[in-house]
Amino acid sequence: MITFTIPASYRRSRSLAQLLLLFTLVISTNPASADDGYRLWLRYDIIQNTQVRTAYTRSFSFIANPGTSDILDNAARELQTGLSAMLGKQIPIVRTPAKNQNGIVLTVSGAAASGDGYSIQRQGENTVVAASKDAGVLYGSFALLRHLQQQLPVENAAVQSSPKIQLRMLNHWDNPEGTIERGYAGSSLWKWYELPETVDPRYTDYARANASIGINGTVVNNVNASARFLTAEYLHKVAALAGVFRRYGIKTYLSIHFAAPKTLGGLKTSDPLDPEVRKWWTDKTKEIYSIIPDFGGFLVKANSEGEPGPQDYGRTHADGANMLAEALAPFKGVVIWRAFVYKADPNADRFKAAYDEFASLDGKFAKNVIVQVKNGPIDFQPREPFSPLFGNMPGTPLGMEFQLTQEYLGFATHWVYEAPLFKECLDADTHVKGKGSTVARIVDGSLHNYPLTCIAGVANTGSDRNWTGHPMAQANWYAFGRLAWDHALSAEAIAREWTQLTLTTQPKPVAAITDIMLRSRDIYVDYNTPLGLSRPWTGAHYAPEPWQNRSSRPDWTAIYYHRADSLGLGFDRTATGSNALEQYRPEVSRAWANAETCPLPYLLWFHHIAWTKKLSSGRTLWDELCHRFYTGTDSVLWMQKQWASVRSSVDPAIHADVTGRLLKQHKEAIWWRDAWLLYLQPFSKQAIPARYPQPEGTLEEVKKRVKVYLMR
Ligand code: BDP
Repeated sequence: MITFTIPASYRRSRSLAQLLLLFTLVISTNPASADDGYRLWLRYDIIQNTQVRTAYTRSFSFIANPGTSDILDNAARELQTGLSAMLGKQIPIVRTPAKNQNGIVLTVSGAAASGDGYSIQRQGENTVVAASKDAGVLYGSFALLRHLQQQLPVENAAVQSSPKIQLRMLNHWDNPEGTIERGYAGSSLWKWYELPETVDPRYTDYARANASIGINGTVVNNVNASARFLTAEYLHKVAALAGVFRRYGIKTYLSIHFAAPKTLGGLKTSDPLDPEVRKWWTDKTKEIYSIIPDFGGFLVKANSEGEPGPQDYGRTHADGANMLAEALAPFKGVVIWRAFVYKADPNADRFKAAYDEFASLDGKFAKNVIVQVKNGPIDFQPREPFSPLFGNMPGTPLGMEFQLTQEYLGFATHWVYEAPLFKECLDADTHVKGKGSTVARIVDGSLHNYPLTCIAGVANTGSDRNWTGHPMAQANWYAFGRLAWDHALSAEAIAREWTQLTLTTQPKPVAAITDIMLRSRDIYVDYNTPLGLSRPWTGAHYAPEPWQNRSSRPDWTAIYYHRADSLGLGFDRTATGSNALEQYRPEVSRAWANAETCPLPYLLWFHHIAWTKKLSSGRTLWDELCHRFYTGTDSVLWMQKQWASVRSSVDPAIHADVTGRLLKQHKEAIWWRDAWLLYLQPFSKQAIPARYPQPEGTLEEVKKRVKVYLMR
């Protein structure tokens, strides 16, 4: 396997840069060589098309970097690495543009673009990348490289672009001992035991990848946070990471343990209104900034799933958040307070919990607090309606939390491109200020004039050589960053772009792969949780267990969610049930409250439907379920076929890897299909239509298999 990481110190040396170039030339001209996926979408393979290569060679004979910051140096170096590799010729970095030659000129100037934005312009024969901040020049440089990697004409490179959201972050759910909560790509990237003395060069490649898609913040530890991260020992480790990230315009944040004043500080309480507790946080925050001067702030999971919080002392979420906000304000740090809460109330509907706890607190949070809301009201399900909190807190900046790691989307085995899921939520219309009040316009601050805006993706990265376990899951990281920058981009455009950068530039295979990506999420939903079923019960979050009915709390069972009985299936959230629908505007709830007009993908989210009820598709509920489970499963065979058709255009190692995962995916789709249908059949009292192959085994056999799967 070919290794690409060369320590940063060596990368600067000319001889090694040349070696790297040679290396790149050798492997990229040899189609049989194996690609381990490490380079992500920053492959910079040599351009085979000689016409394009000649045109680029004529246009880019130098990179002028007049700046003196680490960020600008990294921008210039990235252009140099990328161009030299793509052109097969070392491109020099110079201080001032060479006369009578064409090149790239990096410029920082106030008027260039707003915020983190950039412009790329053709001035004479030069290509000028300009921004008002150094980070903007870095983003512009990556944008230019993206353009060239797609082999588009230099003349068309001109663009002006600014991000719509200010804080574009990854949330890592990484633990101090190196495990990752819900991580499926190896262990943590952060080698806590080696830090701060040893700084793995991979941290630089992580930062490069993020900067290339505009991500400018990272929370390095789990929201179920260990107080250990607030010790001086760990703060110095975090500072070493921050030292790498800052050179790519990325700020570092920490998840905090709300009870740290007690557990770490030895105080008697962690009550946010207690003066000693407040002083503890103020002192701790000062200490953090003395070690990490540009520290971003705190992410907080409080009074959620057993984590401590202000409610332990009869205080509100706002009391807790504002205490931390006060400590951070002098340093311009922010508090990102999560709205993922639900109580163990047997009569409550978990769907309503976040709204019930947070909506009444609107306007009560300090200026530097963002409330971070998961896209749906429950928990990162394969398909959920948007959270009703969006639109209902006009006086409090709401941030978006998406999950890139595929906790409910088949881990690193199933191929699910998530951009359609992100878009479905971002494009949803809340109607709070009339038609067009989309979730995206709430998150980007334009609808309610939020002073702070934030979007976060729960990271899917780990120590696996290819970063994300499933090679195609890299696209979810990529798509998140691109949408965080510009939520108006389409899922299709991003899929095409990612494929061209990562897999192949040949038009036919690009179209075939894009097609798989765009359909993959619906296919997964069909064999996993069709028609608005959900499955956030405890356990593996992987194996099917619709029969699971025992737990310490009702909302940690499967039957709580699907409510299958002899009459029908689904959770009645209309006025005759939990009435969760009243949390939405009438324009939204009206369409969903009527079982006749409710879109089929959301049907069982809101209705308990009789087994024999005829749906808008013309099939009965039972028939529609069978139809979805079987077509979803069969569609994985279609994915396999499509993927097989691109074999000659994709790196053989990556192709083989994905082929194997697709074989497993099909087996597991059958597993899901059979488990659900065998379990639901006795309730429906109907047979699986004879036109379908009958389940492979009995319900008892499937249950046994799941039991074995869940064994420790
Ligand atoms: C759930 C995960 C759990 C997380 C929790 C959260 O199963 O591991 O801690 O979300 O977001 O989806 O806090």
